[in-house]
Amino acid sequence: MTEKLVYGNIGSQKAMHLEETYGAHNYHPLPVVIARGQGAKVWDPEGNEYFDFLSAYSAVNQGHCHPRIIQALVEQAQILTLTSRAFFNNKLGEYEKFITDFFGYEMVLPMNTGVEAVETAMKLARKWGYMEKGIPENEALLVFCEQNFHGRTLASVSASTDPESYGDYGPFLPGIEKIPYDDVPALENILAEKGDSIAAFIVEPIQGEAGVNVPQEGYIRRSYDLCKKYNVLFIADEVQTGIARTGRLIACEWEGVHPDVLLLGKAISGGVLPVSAVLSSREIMLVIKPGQHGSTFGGFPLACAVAQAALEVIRDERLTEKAEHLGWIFRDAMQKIDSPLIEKVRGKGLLNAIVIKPTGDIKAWDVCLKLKDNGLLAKPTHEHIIRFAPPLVISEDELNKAIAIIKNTIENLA
Ligand code: IF1
Repeated sequence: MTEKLVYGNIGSQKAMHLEETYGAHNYHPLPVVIARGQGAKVWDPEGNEYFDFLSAYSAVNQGHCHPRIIQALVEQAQILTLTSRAFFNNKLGEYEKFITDFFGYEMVLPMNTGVEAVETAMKLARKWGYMEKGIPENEALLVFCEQNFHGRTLASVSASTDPESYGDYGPFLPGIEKIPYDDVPALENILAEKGDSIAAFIVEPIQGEAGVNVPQEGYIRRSYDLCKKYNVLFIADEVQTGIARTGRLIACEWEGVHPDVLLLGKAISGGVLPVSAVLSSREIMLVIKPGQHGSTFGGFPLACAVAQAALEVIRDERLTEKAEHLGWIFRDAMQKIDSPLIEKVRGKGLLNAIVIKPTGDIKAWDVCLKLKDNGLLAKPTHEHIIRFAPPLVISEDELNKAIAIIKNTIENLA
């Protein structure tokens, strides 16, 4: 069984075997090996073509290997990559001005991974609580929602309600309160009860990992207003929902909310480098003084050049409008699929999910395996939910082809 290789010099079987043997088993990937990516498509070493309907969990919103972003990467890599923050560099300030203008904030604190943005926000909120709000020392509380996903550090998993994420990692960080998601009265109750000690409410405007959990209309607006009433920071984790994914530049825009602190990651770099950002006002941001927080790579020149190019692509290719438009087409098509397998279709823009009826013996994993065989890659979340999130550069024609694959696959399964 020696299949001819089209990309690279290692075949799919060998690549999977190597990962299995030498890599930690902290993932259970779909059995497909990606060797090349361009736009909304990826190819395996043997040359089979797939639509990418995960987009690296919404990091590749601009599409794989976007020429403009790759050009910025290569050009900057030949000049200067990393300086640390011990010195100024000639890319950081320009990028900071660009990204704050882009999202309408006064200041940015650059980090690398999404979870570092979350961690930074937790520290920022606590410090703000002590220095500005006047919470007594070590009494600050941070409010999170059940079923959240905010990354993998101990601080983030301390806020998790998913035993997969936090199991056997204790003891956990104190000062964290958890309330049900999409539940305004629950937020109101905890604010009324403990508002004086609460520094921040940290929330995803749509819960990605929970299964593209879209809250009721008005939830974000009313939560924000309640936070204002109790002098609590409203912090939006838009690591997954931000950067055009839901048909708005950030998902909070759907309800006209400008978060006090905005957390971005993933698609800031178009999936090229780990780049994340904490955006806020001068007043809030300046509670952190020199030496009190940082990162070797945070705001490195290479990241600045790449991120600026990646955000320019979002703007110049009108990917926000595109995500909204194609999202309607996609959900409409999914709703029209005539299959007893489908319980529900939900989402916003190009962040969507299908809920598979939990009563049958076909699970989301089985559907994803069949989708793969038919040329489309998607990932189950939980047993019965499949998330569909293609790169936003996908053309309407490509989207229709992908829709046909999903429709045929599902109709042939049931
Ligand atoms: C993994 C999920 C997505 C995030 C939000 C922070 C982070 C994430 C809202 C941390 C990261 C990832 C990480 C990835 C799987 C993935 C994921 F299924 F687990 F929930 F996207 F849907 N806030 N999400 O969604 O960002 O540190 O990873 O850069 O394998 O853990 P990070």
